[in-house]
Amino acid sequence: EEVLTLTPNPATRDLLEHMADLKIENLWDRFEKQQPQCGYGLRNLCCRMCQWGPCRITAKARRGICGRDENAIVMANILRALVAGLAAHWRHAHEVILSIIAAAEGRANLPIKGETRVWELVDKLGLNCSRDNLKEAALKVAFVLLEDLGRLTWQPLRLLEAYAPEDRKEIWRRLGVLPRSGAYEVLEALHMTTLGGCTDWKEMAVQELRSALAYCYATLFTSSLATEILFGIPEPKLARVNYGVLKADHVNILLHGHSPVMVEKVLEKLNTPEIKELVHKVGAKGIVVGGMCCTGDELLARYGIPTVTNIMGQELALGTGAVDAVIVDMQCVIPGLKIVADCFGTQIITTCPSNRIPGAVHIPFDPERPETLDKDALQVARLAIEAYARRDRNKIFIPSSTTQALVGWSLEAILERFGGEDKIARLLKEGTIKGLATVVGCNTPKVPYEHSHVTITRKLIEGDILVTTTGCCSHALLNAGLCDPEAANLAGPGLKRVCRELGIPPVLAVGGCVDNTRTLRLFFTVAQATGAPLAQMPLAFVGPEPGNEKTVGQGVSFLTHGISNFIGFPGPLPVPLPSLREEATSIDDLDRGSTEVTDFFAGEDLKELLGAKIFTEPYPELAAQAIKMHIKRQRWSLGW
Ligand code: BF8
Repeated sequence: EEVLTLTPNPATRDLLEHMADLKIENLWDRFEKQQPQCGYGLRNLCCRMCQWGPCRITAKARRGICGRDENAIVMANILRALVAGLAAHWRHAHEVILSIIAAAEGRANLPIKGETRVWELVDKLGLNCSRDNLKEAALKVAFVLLEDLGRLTWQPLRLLEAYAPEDRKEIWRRLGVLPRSGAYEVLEALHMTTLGGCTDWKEMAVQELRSALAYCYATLFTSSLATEILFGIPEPKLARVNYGVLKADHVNILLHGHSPVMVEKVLEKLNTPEIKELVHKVGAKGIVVGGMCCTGDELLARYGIPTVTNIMGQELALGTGAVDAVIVDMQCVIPGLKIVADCFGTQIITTCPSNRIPGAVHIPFDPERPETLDKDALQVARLAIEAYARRDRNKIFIPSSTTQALVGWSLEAILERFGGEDKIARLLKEGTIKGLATVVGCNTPKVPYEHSHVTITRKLIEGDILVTTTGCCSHALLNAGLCDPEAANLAGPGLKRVCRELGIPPVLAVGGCVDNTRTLRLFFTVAQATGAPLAQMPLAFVGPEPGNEKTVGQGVSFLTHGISNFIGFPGPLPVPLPSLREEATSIDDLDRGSTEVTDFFAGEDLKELLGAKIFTEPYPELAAQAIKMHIKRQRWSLGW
């Protein structure tokens, strides 16, 4: 019920009702069937790290069978979630880096369009390269990125050394949280948390911070920069988004997942005379390509290819009955997608060996065997077009909503449009813009779909806070029209004036989740221009609808840089459940999960170490208020 009344996109409501009429189950139906969910699991108080358990902490049993207490259980659960997310980004980075190597060695028919990024990395990494050989330089850079993914002996991460602010490095060195590599920290975290391993939650918290730095510099930075090396740095462009971009008389193809390498090739093939002829042959008027999740964000930023929706809208997109094929690569492709696809005869094509779906056609991309890439991409394109002929035209319902957006906000594009970081610094200091916040992350069926993302962001821009966004949140904000320059009207007086002068929206969609590094680099650059330390700047990381394990590392990455987190429900930290809020003073400590771990991350201890902490607030209006107060406090502390 709440989804229907509170979700901001009218197309969502229409599609939920359409699917209900057709009696097609979706994730909200399955969510209902899962109620009530396990209270121990919800508080992270369940331990499943050996075969003696599962154990849970109750008033009667204050320890697991092995003797682990609640703090050790909660902290181990959070650490395992973070490194699971790290592994996902690691796999993404690995594919893109190996693709650069294949391109540079001439084994793959792939471009190296991001020449500026190659030379920037050559300089920052201090590599010795001749300036007239781009491929050789790209190859050298790729091998350094690869080392950061997998080094097993002690040496600082090269990308961390190259990009992190000096004052932060000093703090991390003092805390002993500098990582070896992405792979090493995943293995060490799993090792620490296995039966009979580390039971000192504070040491696991140290590993959490270390793993977050590996996550940030060895996988996020590498994925984002490596993709820019291959396909170029995005520039601003106008686009139309939302379910209404689909067309009943066109072949509708959705591209979904995270790594855009195979997808770029498929796009190339969709433009060939052979495929155009096939489109004509199957009786379609043309092709509509739409994006979902982070692959969608990437293609929107780079080419203005329309995005349709995010992780929780993927079944709804197929519920239009107008989608002929979904080409998926890795991560955030839920099994429910195939269930709905089977109701409409939609062709699902998987392209990553890690992400198989029973019953789907599998045409894998392997960057170490790239010789067949062109042939395979053509085959994927062909299958997608042929699916049009099988579409059941009686079940089609395409909501009419489309929204305009100005997208493609790479770091370079933002700085150029503002006229440099000094200009942003001046606007912040004089208070025309009060602060910068990044509102990002997944969706969760535990709260009304996209309601928190949109509500918080509206309140922040009203309060003259400029917002950047990525991932599934960006789809919510794009579809709500907040990335349209016209949304300047919804901003407070200062931000509105800036948006009008520069022709920008108050919410800048910077790309997929790995492109949170664009926001981080923006924060670094602007902080440096103001002369203030990062931890004192009016900045915030906001993750209102956490879902995937990958989000844990996103938040902690910003935290390690002194940027406080504002997380919705259910965040990784056990807190009083919203339904118990009124009774929060009377519930005993166990209802909060681990008080020591919660108090550490959400309290003054972490603030003292890193200059930032985690706030958890499930109610979006209150969360927006808390963020604005935080920004105000930061400004006061700087005398701004
Ligand atoms: O990496 S926001 S549901 S799509 S994890 Fe996944 Fe979450 Fe969406 Fe992209 Ni990010």
